[in-house]
Amino acid sequence: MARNFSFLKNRKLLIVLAAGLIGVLGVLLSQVQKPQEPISLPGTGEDDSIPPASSIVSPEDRTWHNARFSVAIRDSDIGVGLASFVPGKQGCLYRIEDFGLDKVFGNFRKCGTSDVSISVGKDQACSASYVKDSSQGRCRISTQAIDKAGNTSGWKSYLFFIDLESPVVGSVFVDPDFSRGGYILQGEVADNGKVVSCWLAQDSKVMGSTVSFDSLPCQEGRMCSINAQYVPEDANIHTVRFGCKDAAGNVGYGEPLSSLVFINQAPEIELCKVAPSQGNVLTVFQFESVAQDLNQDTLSYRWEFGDGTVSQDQSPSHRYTASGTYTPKLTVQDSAGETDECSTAWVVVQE
Ligand SMILES: [Ca+2]
Ligand SMILES: [Ca+2]
Ligand SMILES: [Ca+2]
Repeated sequence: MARNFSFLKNRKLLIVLAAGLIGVLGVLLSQVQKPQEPISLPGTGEDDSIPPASSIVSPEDRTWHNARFSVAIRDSDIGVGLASFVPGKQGCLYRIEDFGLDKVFGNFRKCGTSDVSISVGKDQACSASYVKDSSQGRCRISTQAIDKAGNTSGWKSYLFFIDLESPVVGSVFVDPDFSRGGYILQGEVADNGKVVSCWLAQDSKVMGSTVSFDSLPCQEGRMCSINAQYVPEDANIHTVRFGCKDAAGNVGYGEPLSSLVFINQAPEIELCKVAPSQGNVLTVFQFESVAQDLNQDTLSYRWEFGDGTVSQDQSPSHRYTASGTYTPKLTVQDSAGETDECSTAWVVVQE
């Protein structure tokens, strides 16, 4: 009996506890559910608490521009979908900020995948008052997606640099200490924005020369030097000048230099002789040579006496150790590696 009583007592307790629990849950649920009641939206009446996403696909952030260009924007949404487009009234949003003009342009645009075209140029949305010497500007494009439930992605922004001026390129100077067979050409470049490449043009053709300029990238108006190794292909007179391009695509050329192209001339032997041309093993034969080089190159000499011995002197003397008839030969070489050759009369050595 005691056990039954206990059971009945416990059952009553359980019922009381369950009733209380349901009551508490009911109060809690009513409080939790209140803010989650479907937002009443005109035309939809659908529940959606997930914000959409918006991103700028191209061009890349912090790129340079000098003309009209498109910005590709992509939006996506999970839930009731993106807002319908009503020009000037609803859709997604874009905003263009011109930091030069200190102005903001913007409007509704179609949600989803869309292109926003930005005009860059004087008196355009993103040109500011970019006059010479200060023609570099900044412009920011921002985007925001909105879904039908009114959720937004928040603003997403990319910064763009505007540059309307071409690089200023100096004249070509020829380094007097040029190496044989080619020129070392020098110049200078400066740009309001950022120079990204330079090249050497011969007449109107870009040369395959090795061109370098210091401080890559050359930017913010700094004067940077250009160097080029230039090996002309022929001995004609050519016009050479440097060209450079900035990050926005503006191209500038320097003043051309009209120059007689350097072509190495081979050395020329004017005289090579030996005296006497006959003798014996006691005879000292005196060799003599005269050579010249139009480029004033330093010349090297190599006499082969015909008996297997050689001399690097310009005018050596030599004694043969065996009788016979020898054919001495002289080779003269300039610093570019070009040569000239000459043979003297035979040398006859008697017993
Ligand atoms: Ca959504
Ligand atoms: Ca520029
Ligand atoms: Ca020479």
